[in-house]
Amino acid sequence: MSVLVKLQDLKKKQENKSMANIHWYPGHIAKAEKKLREQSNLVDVILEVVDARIPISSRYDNLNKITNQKPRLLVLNKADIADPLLTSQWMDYIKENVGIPSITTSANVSKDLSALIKEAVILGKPKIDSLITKGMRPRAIRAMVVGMPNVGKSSIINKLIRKGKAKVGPKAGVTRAAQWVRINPKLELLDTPGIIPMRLEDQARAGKLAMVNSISENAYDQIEVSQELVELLYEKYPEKLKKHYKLQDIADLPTLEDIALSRKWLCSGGEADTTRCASAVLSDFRNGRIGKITLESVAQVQD
Ligand SMILES: Nc1nc2c(ncn2[C@@H]2O[C@H](COP(=O)(O)OP(=O)(O)OP(=O)(O)O)[C@@H](O)[C@H]2O)c(=O)[nH]1
Ligand SMILES: [Mg+2]
Repeated sequence: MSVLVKLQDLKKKQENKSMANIHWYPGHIAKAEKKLREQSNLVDVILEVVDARIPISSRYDNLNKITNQKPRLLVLNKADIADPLLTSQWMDYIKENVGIPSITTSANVSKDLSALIKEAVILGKPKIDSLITKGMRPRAIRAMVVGMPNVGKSSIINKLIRKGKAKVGPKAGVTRAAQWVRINPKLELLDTPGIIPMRLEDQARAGKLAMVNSISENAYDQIEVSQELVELLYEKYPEKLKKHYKLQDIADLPTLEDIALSRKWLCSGGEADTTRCASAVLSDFRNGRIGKITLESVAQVQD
């Protein structure tokens, strides 16, 4: 996949710059994972946020290990711009096969995250009960939000915090940077999200992660990723693609040129402006303008 070649190029460039930097990437991953491990040690419950449009690619295989098998809630965010039918199939699949509870959220439209709060309290209760059994004083359950870049972690935290009343200052004895926010008397939230480190060598996912904007834009070629997105949309949602870009007259897979010409995105010489088109198509998809779309289906994992 072309985006991946680009990512490899980037890594090579980085390595060529300085021999001392040759292990920059594994080092970066190790550091990020260490931080995540430290943060997760502070909490009882992990709220794992994924993008509902790519529930496979936006998960992180190693999370269970990194978070020391803490109870987890899988949060499929951006449900408002995902395909509702596929989201419901994913929820059924997760319930039957993944073995951890899950909910859907639309953090930037819905004000109500009470279902998430309720689930977090259920997941954290055994820990508090065990404190009581040991004769210790009960305390509020502590949770944190974890996920890949851009899946909506901050949006969820902001929504949760707005629901809460009082900010709780830094606690003695824990990392100085850790700020706790009281969501309700039973639940506190670590107000910084844990960002899951990106493994660039995990190549099969990189293209889709680029499409949903989880990878920095200077790490890939927008035209290539955009064309790949058009191919995926043509395969999965041909009518939505054709309708949005008025491509009814195009019989085969549309090119970026076809879309640019249809939308009259032209360079000064009159030819199709594919650069502008690539960025517009990515932006349209990312913002749900082409429609409610999910790029991964349950059938993919059942094959
Ligand atoms: N449509 C839609 N957009 C969302 C949702 N949640 C977040 N967004 C948007 O997605 C983008 C990323 O959201 P953030 O909350 O910043 O994501 P993040 O996971 O904190 O990202 P990083 O801090 O970069 O790791 C923003 O433009 C949000 O407005 C959602 O449920 N639906
Ligand atoms: Mg954030």
